[in-house]
Amino acid sequence: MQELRIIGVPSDLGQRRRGVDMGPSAIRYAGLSMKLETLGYTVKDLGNINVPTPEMQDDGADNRLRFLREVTEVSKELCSIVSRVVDEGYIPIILGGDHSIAIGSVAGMAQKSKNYGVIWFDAHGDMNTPETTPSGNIHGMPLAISLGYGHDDLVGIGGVKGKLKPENVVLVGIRSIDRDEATLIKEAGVHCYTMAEVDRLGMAQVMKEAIEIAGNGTDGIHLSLDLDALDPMFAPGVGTPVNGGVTYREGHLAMEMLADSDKVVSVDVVEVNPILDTHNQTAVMAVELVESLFGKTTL
Ligand code: 4U7
Ligand code: MN
Ligand code: MN
Ligand code: MN
Repeated sequence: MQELRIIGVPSDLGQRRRGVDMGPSAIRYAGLSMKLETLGYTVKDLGNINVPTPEMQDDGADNRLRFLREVTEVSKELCSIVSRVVDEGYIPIILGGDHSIAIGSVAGMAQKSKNYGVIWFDAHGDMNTPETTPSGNIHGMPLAISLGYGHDDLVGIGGVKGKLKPENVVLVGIRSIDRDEATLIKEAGVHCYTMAEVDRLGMAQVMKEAIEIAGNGTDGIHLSLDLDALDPMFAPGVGTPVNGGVTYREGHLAMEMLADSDKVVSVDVVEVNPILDTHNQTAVMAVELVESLFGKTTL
């Protein structure tokens, strides 16, 4: 059984709602390590990486790319830690923080191989660029950046531009895309399963196809799990909730199918904001999903 390494990235630099920086604490408080150990894994928590406090910074020069400099620094740091963890043969579980942290985690994985597939579980496409962003928030851009679209400082992290092959990238749970973001999703050639497709095909079929696409000829699958993929009924503690999301069981089914595939090599767990939550239920949901992802079953 592979060993797991937890890395906390308490960043809220990628969006405007304070509190998502407390995501790693909330997820740890919900018992992540202990629950994974119960499943038989050896788990080591590497603690949090250092992230600047937004109030201390000048959010900047560029309102198309808020906190560009700080996000770049955090991403570089995370990139090197993730790449070290993977080199040592461990599975990294990266706790956000907002979704901008995936810039660093995908860059870190790409140090090992540019041949990983990605399943991006999210309400949003995260495919904005400085030209298309309606908010200037970098958490709406990490998938585009990982594919090579966006500001050079971010796209260039880890030395390689374009860290993923679009034909092995799949979005699941999508229900909020900005108009110009849609154009790039189509042009880039990533696969996209909207909630309408989850409704029509069922989550089992969607995940069967998603695992085929992300696993086809790749060295494994990176799961980027944005808790806002879930319906706000089950995950209210997120900064950008959107109605009509993935249900409790659909979420678990997706994770169980990924566990059965035996292809997952790394995971981001992002956008948990305990300030917007009630009784830490979104962090608990996150931990339960990760348990299913690592093989928890009923019998
Ligand atoms: B998340 C948004 F405009 N598209 O770019 C944007 F709707 O990581 C939201 O998926 C992005 O939570 C949400 O700001 C980013 C907006
Ligand atoms: Mn996201
Ligand atoms: Mn999202
Ligand atoms: Mn969000």
